[in-house]
Amino acid sequence: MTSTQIPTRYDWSYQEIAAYFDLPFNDLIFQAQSIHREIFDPNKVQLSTLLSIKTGKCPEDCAYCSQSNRYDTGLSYEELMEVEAVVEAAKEAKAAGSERYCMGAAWRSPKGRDMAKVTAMVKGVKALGMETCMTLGMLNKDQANELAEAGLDYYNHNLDTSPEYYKQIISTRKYQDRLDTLQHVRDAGMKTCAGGIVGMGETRDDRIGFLQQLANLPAHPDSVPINQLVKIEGTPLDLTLEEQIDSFEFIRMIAIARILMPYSYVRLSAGRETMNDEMQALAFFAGANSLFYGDRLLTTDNPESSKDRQLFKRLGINNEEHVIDDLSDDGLNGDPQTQSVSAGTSENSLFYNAV
Ligand code: SAM
Ligand code: DTB
Ligand code: SF4
Repeated sequence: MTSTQIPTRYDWSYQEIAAYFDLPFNDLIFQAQSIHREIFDPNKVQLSTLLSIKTGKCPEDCAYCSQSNRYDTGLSYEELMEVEAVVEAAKEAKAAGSERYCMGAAWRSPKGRDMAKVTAMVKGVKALGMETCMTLGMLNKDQANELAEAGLDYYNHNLDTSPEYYKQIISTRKYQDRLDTLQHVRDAGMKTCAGGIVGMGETRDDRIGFLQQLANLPAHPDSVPINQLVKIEGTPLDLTLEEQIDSFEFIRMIAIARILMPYSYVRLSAGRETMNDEMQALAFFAGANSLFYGDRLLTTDNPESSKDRQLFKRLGINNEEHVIDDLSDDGLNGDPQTQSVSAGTSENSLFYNAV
């Protein structure tokens, strides 16, 4: 078990973050790994499984997304799932070793009529002993409170990119709308999951601006998903983008997220299908300690669970086992200038036991 005191800062400047990007790769990774192992067990990853509970026909125009009704991506529409089917799917994820179930809906924001069903999903999945996460679009105060009362642990709402580049990616909701939703989630007492996408044709300046926004939020997101764009045929980004982001630039993003938000779980998220094992190992070394586990993301493929288990075994990585009630006061949330954290030590027989 490791325990330490590392300051949590909310005043990162553009220049400071740019200086990290300019470091020689090895120096950056070394710094990130040093901070990482002061706070977390470096051989543990947190596993979340995704399910799309309502798919397609989204009124928003996110230029990367398979689910927007503006683009012809060939995706089949699926209305909001029944509660029992969601709980059954969560059971399978739990049996495969997943700790958190993340339910996503292609909505601009939930409608009043949907709330009873989604809160029942939260209760049903929690009753299995799993952590719950939802991503349903923008929330107002009342909706955030209703989800919190149902027991929702995490709410995912991404900033996606820098405020400047954002305008080129989405026009139907403002950056400020996203910051407001995150505020409602925090006010309701839920944990926040907020990150974004790299490889959308943004510049390094945009990557710096994006990380600066995340790191200077009133409280660091408890979970920071870093997605590599999954190119979807028919979306504007598929038509305009030629090059994939450089692998080392992607690893730099992970490392700098780890340094700026030392107590957050940094999630190696979408895009793993195109990453080889070595790249993923480097991401873990740079401080990623969470991932989406299970054969599907929302509408696209993710590496098969058995393949991931093999990778964990080769790397001596274990998954984290959380007792849900213990998470409420583990020091990962909130905004004290310094926080004390103990990383978990429990083992799970599904994975390699390095000890
Ligand atoms: N509709 C809700 C919303 O956008 O708030 C929730 C689901 S949405 C699919 C969640 C996040 O997934 C997006 O904010 C984006 O960061 C990520 N995402 C969506 N499509 C992606 C893609 N093709 N590649 C990488 N990340 C993607
Ligand atoms: C996040 O940051 N990534 C997840 C989750 N939050 C909801 C979604 C990734 C979606 C990838 C494309 C797809 O499968 O549709
Ligand atoms: Fe809709 Fe979310 Fe896709 Fe944007 S990212 S189009 S809001 S499902």
